Amino acid sequence: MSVATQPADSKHNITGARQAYYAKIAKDNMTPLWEVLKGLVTPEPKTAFLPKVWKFDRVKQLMLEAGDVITAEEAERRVLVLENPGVPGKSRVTNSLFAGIQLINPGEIADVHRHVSSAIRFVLDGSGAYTAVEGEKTMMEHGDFIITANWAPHDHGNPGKVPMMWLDVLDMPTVNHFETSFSEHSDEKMQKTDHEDGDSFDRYASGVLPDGMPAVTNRSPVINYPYSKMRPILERLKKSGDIDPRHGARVRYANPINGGPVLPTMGAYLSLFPAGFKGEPYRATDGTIFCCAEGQGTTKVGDVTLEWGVNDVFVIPPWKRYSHNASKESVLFSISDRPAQEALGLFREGK
Ligand code: GTQ
Repeated sequence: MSVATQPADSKHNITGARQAYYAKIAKDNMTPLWEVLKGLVTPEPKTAFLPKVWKFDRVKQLMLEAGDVITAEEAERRVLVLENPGVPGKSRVTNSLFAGIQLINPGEIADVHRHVSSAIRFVLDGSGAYTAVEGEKTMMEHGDFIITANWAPHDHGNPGKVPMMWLDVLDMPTVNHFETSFSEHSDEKMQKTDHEDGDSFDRYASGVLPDGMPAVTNRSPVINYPYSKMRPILERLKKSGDIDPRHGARVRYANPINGGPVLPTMGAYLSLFPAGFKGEPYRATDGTIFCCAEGQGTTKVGDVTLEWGVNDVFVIPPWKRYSHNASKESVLFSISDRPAQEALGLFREGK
């Protein structure tokens, strides 16, 4: 008699027979889909990741202590990883993205390397330090958004007088998901930079393009989107009332060649909330990292309320409904894997 046609009162026989069968097929590296199907094909996104805010006062204190225990040179990159509390030990803030805070003290450098993972920097605290990418040495100022694309050689240094800290977001978990990581360390401490600071912005994002330039479309050629250039645009949107009820007056960092995202794996926005802004609820399939550049407010996600102020970083997991409130006029930077989801036809958003 087959297992399926046994009488109902022999349920434990069926269970036992099934277990024996599963044990048998496991030796052939096979397993029954029907035992795992519901967990694989869920009716809605399921996530173990949690919302969480990292307050900059505490982050800064701990970062400065990191400066006492290790040099930038010893560490290669002196970064404290922002670990999602729902998924500790995996060096990730969302399932697809890594986030960390990097510190470079006066006189230090973080020497030249390159990797398949793309990185972005959002500058928090300090001044006088630089990131050199693809021949441009760009000075870092609060609120600047800097990209280091896939395989671009990069190094950082601080010839200034004060410690410099910034938020790093990299797509390492995505690269490692595909098992496509390569990296190289250069013998050079600093790369040669023959392009002036601001060169890539002026050259590619001024309404003209160098004639005959090959149009690279899957990443932006701009190295630094300076806050001093972005902030007045938000002011214009606010003044003309172009304020989204969920996202505020928001710009998307774009590849000036084709309007696409800055990187194929990560996309970023800058939003202004007028004082007293009470955002409508929103959710989307991209887990999102936010960083406050100015102001103060709260973001409600489910029954959790995250309170944020300048330089605080917070994360909202995928498909969790959230809404922003600003007590003062505020500016939030945000970044997610949305371009990757869109390219794969996975992205969804709603109320
Ligand atoms: O600045 O090159 O946070 O390679 C992690 C890996 C920063 C960097 C990180 C890196 C970097």
